[in-house]
Amino acid sequence: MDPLTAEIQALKKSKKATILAHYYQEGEIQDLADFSGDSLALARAATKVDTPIIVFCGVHFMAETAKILNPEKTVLLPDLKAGCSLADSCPADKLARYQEMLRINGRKFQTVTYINSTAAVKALSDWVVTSGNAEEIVRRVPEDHEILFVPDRHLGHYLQEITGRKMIFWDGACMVHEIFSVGDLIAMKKKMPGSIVLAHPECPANVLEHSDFIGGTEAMIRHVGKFSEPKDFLVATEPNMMWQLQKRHPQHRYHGVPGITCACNKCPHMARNTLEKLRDCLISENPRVEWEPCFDQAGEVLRRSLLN
Ligand code: CIZ
Repeated sequence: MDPLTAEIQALKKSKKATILAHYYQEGEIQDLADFSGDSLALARAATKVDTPIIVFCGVHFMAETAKILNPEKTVLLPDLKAGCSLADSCPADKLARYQEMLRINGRKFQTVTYINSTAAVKALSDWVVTSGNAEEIVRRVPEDHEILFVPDRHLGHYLQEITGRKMIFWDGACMVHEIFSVGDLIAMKKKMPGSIVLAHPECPANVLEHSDFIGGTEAMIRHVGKFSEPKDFLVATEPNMMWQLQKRHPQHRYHGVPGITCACNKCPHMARNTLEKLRDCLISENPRVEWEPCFDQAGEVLRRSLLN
């Protein structure tokens, strides 16, 4: 074990901390974590942690969710600037004005919000969904209500297509999933006949059209697990996901679909968390997520949506 990893392991023990990591973190961080998962699994895992400190290796809204669901715990995020382009696209004051305008116009709707959003936005919502439970929750919205889906328009369009529920969309998108190159994807499929394309529903429709399987990260792992013979999988999501796929199902080969502007589509926010920052936050017990007044209401929505 290298000295930095050993130091983190020792600190984790002496500080009584549990490390949670998202699948989009570097493999070396996922390797150190007590639990890796998608947002849904991590939110549920956070409620079962029995140590006083949670170190959340992910982005800000994920750590915030862990704090909201566990007010008594100290929740650390190695880099407080690890944000999310989707969360940034939907400021709470703008959403509140839009909801008001819809109400004034007599629209009867419920707001279904992707977990990639701030606590203030969650507090304005009826439901919070993740890629893992979105379809199930959308089907729970009463038929006589329209759905205002925020902030990811691509996930919203995909859900509208599979559920047949009419939606009003917010104009947000994930900076990582929006820029996969369809041209490169088609070329890869030609070069690798028999390959299987896995795409995240945050991708635009022109990528989903060329995919064999559409699903969040947990669903991707389950799908890949159905193939026992070695296959080539072309993966259209954050590339660190391939580390987890390789670990769980090493018999296959995984190829990242390139982006239009760079070779890899790595999420720059997730990449802010490093082993050094993980060590430092354990030492200083900072930066941490502080309680905010909107967390009470956001917590009600989160518990109703994710824990029931
Ligand atoms: O739900 C999540 O954790 C995200 C952001 C992606 C996925 O599908 O896991």
